Amino acid sequence: MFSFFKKKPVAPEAPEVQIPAPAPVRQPISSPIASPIASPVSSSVSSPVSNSVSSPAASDSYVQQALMPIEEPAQKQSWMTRLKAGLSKTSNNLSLLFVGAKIDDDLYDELEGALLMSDAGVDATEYLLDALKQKVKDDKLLDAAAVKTALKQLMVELLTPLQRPFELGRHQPMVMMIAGVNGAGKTTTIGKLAKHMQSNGQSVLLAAGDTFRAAAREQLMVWGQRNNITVISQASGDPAAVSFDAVQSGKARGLDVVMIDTAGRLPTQLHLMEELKKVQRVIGKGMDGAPHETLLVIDGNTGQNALAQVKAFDDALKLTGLVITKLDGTAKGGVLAAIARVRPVPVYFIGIGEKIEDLQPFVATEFVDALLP
Ligand SMILES: Nc1nc2c(ncn2[C@@H]2O[C@H](COP(=O)(O)OP(=O)(O)O)[C@@H](O)[C@H]2O)c(=O)[nH]1
Ligand SMILES: [Mg+2]
Repeated sequence: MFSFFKKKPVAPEAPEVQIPAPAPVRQPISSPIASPIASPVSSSVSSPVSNSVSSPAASDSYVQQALMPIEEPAQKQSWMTRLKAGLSKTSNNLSLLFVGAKIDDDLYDELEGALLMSDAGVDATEYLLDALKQKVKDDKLLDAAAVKTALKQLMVELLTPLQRPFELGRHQPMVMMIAGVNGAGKTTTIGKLAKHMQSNGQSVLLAAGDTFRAAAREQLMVWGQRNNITVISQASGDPAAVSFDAVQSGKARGLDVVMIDTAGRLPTQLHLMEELKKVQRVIGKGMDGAPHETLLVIDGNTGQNALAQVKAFDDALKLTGLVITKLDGTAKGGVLAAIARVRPVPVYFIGIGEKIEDLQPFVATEFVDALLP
């Protein structure tokens, strides 16, 4: 089981685990649906269950033993299955060209086209192709399957530097500022992260720094009320003031995490980028060294423009990490390769849907497995 955050104060229960509690599982054992549940678990131990209905205690302990092992793989698989499905538009283009292919210039041409189509960008595409050709030569690879495996290895090597576990408990409070263009998924990501952090025993405060739209403030307030998370907001509409208040409040209350939402903006809107820099500066006045994390949220469908966003926001704010959302259904999943080559800001999390469990840490091997299944 991989952990959502590093240095979790409450171990080892991870927040994304949504396994039925033992009680409801035990219940059906004595009911008619007992065997359908028990039998798929493991054929080698399923027979004792049908013979050992005598003592409830015995059947209880059996059920726990028998069901525990499938919990982790089942959870893991569901994330991998969803990640694969989400990235299938990207992976289809890449994977299919290896089917029954000969290793020749046509294969490399098609691969080049597929990588460019996936928005890996010219730089990463050239890098991967050159490295692949070299590997094919050095390792004397003879069939397409081996070439595909070699490409997977190269991609893992390329993307692994982007992988970084998100560490909790480094500061109190740990102050995070979240930026990005409109609709990238900033506010929903903050909501998901807040829930994941709560499950890790963290006390969280949110700041409605998107003061541009009253609706944005409302959205966060309502969400906070529903989830029992305090949200700092101000009618005045000064994002720097709201952020400063939130940091002060987080300190005064001794909270673990303060997350500051900001209004969406394009890197070309220079006055808005200046405003964002000011917000970041003012947060630093509220607490030395804050914000400890400045995250950029990117819509995974953005393609090559995502790279322009990373560069511009990084130049303005010195980003500490990225969150790439909406990788479900995109044909442009290759953009991570472009980021890795051109501006390797760590990718803390990737999102493949609207549910809380659809946001997970970025793991290079998982991503590549989904991209080239
Ligand atoms: N399909 C999909 N939708 C997402 C994902 N993340 C966010 N969204 C949706 O994107 C829309 C915009 O999100 P929001 O958080 O309001 O964006 P913001 O303007 O950056 O704050 C909402 O409808 C979200 O539910 C994701 O990973 N997958
Ligand atoms: Mg928002």
